[in-house]
Amino acid sequence: MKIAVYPGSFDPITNGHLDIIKRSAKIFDKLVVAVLNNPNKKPIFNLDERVEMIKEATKDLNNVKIDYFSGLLIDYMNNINANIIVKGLRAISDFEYEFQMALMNRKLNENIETIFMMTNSEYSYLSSSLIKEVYKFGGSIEGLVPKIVVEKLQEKL
Ligand code: COD
Repeated sequence: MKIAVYPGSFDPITNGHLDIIKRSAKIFDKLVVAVLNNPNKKPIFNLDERVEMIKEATKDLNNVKIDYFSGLLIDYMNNINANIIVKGLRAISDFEYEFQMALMNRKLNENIETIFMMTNSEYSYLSSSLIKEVYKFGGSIEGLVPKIVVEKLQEKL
């Protein structure tokens, strides 16, 4: 069984993330979306909220599971017996950081492979931080995030 892990902060999930999830779910037997619980970062949505929003947005995808992790990604992957990481690439700036992480993860565990998926051109400019900024200043985020995220942002801000 090919289990892939799509890790991220997902603060909050955007349609760019969702697109990567849907496309990778077609390739792998099981896709685990793994939300990073990093106590040093101050996310706008806490871990439970981020997990819940992803669950709602992916509820129709049968082979997608949502989980969370702390610490090193490769340790989490060992625990769930997975060795494929899925990452999304939007631009050259993503590539540099992702390339470094992919090499470090493989250095830490030589069985780990990182698979990169090109962004959908429709969502190539999307990031969680831009969504939060646009929403905060009253801009429309319609069509850019799942409906549940719009609702949760309304409650939050
Ligand atoms: N289109 C396509 N892909 C996208 C889009 C978009 N519009 N937006 C984001 N993505 C991709 C990102 O490139 C990334 O691959 C993924 O979606 C998640 O994005 P974010 O922003 O939610 O998450 P990040 O980049 O903050 O996640 C970083 C990790 C949590 C994966 C990383 O920090 C990590 O693995 N941390 C654990 C500690 C660890 O193991 N560190 C050592 C790593 S070498």
